[in-house]
Amino acid sequence: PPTIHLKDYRPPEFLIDQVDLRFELDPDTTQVEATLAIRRNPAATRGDGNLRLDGEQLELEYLAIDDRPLARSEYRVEPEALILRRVPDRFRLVTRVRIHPARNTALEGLYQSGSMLCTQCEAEGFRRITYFLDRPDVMARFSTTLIADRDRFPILLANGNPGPSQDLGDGRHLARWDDPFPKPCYLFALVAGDLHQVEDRFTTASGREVSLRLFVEPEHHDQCEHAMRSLKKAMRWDEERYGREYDLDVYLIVAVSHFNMGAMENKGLNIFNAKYVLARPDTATDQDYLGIQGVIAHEYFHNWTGNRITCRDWFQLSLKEGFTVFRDQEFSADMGSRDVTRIADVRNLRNRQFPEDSGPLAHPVRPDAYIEINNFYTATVYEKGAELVRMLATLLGPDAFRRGTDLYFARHDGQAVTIEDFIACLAEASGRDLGPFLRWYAQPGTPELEVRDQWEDETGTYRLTIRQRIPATSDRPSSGPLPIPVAVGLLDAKGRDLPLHLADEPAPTPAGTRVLELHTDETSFRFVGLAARPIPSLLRGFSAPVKVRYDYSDQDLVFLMTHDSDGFNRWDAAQSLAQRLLLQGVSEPNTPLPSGFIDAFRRTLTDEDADPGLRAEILTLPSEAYLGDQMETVDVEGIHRARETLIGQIATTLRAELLATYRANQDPGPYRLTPLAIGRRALKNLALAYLMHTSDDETLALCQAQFAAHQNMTDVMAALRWLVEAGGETADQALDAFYRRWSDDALVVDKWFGIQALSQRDDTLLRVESLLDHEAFTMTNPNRLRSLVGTFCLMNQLRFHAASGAGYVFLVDRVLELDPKNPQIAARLVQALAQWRRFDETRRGLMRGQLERLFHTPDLSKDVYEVVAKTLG
Ligand code: HT7
Ligand code: ZN
Repeated sequence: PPTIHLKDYRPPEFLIDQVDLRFELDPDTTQVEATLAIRRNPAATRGDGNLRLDGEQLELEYLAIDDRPLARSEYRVEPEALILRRVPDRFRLVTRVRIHPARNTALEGLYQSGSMLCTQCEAEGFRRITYFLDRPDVMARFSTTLIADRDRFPILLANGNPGPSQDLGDGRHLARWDDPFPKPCYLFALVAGDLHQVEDRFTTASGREVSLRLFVEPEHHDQCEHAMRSLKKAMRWDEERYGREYDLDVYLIVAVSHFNMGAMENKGLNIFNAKYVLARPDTATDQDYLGIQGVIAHEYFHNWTGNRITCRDWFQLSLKEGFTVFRDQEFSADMGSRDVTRIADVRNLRNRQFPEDSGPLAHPVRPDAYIEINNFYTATVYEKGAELVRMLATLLGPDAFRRGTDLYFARHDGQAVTIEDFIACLAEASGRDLGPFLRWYAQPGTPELEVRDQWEDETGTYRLTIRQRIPATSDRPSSGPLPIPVAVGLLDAKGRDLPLHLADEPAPTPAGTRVLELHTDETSFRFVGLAARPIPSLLRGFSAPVKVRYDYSDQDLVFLMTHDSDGFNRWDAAQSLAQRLLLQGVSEPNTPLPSGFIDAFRRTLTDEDADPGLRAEILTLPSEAYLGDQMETVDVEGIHRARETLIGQIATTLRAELLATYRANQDPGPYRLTPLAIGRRALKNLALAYLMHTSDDETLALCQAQFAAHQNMTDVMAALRWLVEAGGETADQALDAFYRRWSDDALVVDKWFGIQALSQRDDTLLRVESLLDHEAFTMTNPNRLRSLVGTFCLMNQLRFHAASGAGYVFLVDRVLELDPKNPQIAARLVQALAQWRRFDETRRGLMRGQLERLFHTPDLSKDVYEVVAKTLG
């Protein structure tokens, strides 16, 4: 398959100003008539006079230019295009095609989910609906007319504001929608179904009334409240923080059960994976609730960052995604606990993006080449992209950053633009030269900061020297030093923040954090006026997506873990210390714990003044996968053994405190979603996890009681997880009871599959294989597939990487089964093998064998082909 390069970008030769679509909807065969007002683009160079429209899997029935049907000699139909010979400079094109939603298993274009019909057009799905210039820099006004059977599809939705509707008298009805804002076709959407509607209202800052409508399958009518509340909070937040108001009369959200990703920001008609809409305390965990709040906000924020201003081409994907993720992260931090939110975001970055950035699929935040764009909806484009925007916000400060975003929204409204356009607005509004910052967008790999320090007792001077090292990638020279904001604080022996006085400044800045800027390979900062050698707290709040190397002693880390005023760095110190002990435990299993470690754990556990959510994070050990990523060669069993040993030591030594913490944080009251309530549940369930490690009759009884009490899904899942791990009859009984209770709720059944796939018991693969035959398992629902196969292959390092290689064969069997049906999801699964070079020789050979098995399979999708080819290298 061909590779698409950023350097080959050319403006479109033709533009489309107006699109009128008319759908006669039916799951088996839908007829799509498109009327396009097309004109030559005055800004583009003239080609051969032909017009090439994208189109895939379309059956062309009718074709006319300016009302004149075309003769066969005037056009050509190819598998992925319709070519019109010698078209006029301005004309009206009418096409009519037939498509087959019920047969669409790829879930791109128009497809059936349960009894409803819906669309997914990003990135290139619109070409499966009608012939079009399917590229984001072609922006058009759309009107959509939907015709369908009134009984089967009483609800008919599309983008924009509702227009007239009509009963057609033959059992069918018609609805028209008009979207006044020009948009690229990837933002087109329609939904038809028999749906329950929940309605609310929002008055914008300037007094515009907006009707908010949530549509779900009728049985989910009582699981919508949280999503609606989240939407209203996001709307208000965007007004206050970015001055952005909503712009249509209606905002529609539809929850569907078959969806390849999380959600989609189609203009005025968001389509969501039901997982990111539906919640009730007894069906959804705290993490589900937070996920819903974050994704609802993310899609809403796209209305400005993505829709009103969109991407010139798909290489610019991070322009909308990086910025929108940064916006949703800040929203979540404002709605909840800022420290805990930041920790969760950084853990996610380190667990998913760092390995991606050091492996065979590494790419810059702005990729410069792809085979299949669907493979580039990655942690790098999204989460690292968000970190780049966060660094820009840190470098500029809140006022200049806001002036920059205001300028961006004012200057580029209604346009399809590039990352340079965004950076230029920030530079202009702040008066800063951000040219060098663009290197961050072009440079793959995680930079490392090597920090050295020096204390001069006589002068009271403390010098920090920071060297940046950008990992070499084989095919790309380093682009030069990166601008890096490094937030630091200095602590005295009592753990107080010191005033910071740089030698070349007239006066100190007040005690606390300040941002040091790196612009060259190595930079020194001299702090003066200090009474004693301070302890540095580096990269506070994770102010840049880098790895810091500084030679902390164990004592320093214990000190920071218990004293740092920066909550994030307290967590980070605990992580560094635990990582150090665990990796030592892998190579020398009987090393005693350093003095102070258990003590620091005890202090954190019992520190009633601190945020319980933050305490739970500090007391959570790094995952096995993360530890593996820190090793030259991943020692699968060694890591597991070392981690289990440490958990056991903590559980035994601190049993009394853990039990007390468990009891003190039980909350018999109604479910609340405050940061405090969430934090207390997290801390209680963390205590339970430690206690269940050495499960005796007492803790087992606690766990069973928590499971049976069914107070909320957070507590039930925490208990079920450890009951499953304990094994035996208790596990089977709990699993059976859970399934019997929830077999009608798909999202809860997904949890039931997931928890079994996550188990560290040695028969997990056998169990997962037998679950493939379970009445509730299906490969055609991405959520179900992810919950069983995805969880096992991507989240269970110990059992997926069994030395026999059986996990690898299992994965590739599934990928081969799935690829012809849903290549997007198949390509995601293959990424479980991306780190194959990091394992021992035997596992390397086994993984490589399975990758080659894939590589030599005929008719592989380009999605899977690209991932496999790059992974094999
Ligand atoms: N912008 C949306 C991306 C998306 C997507 C991409 C490819 C295939 C299916 C998809 N569904 C949604 C999601 C977002 O970032 O908001
Ligand atoms: Zn997005």
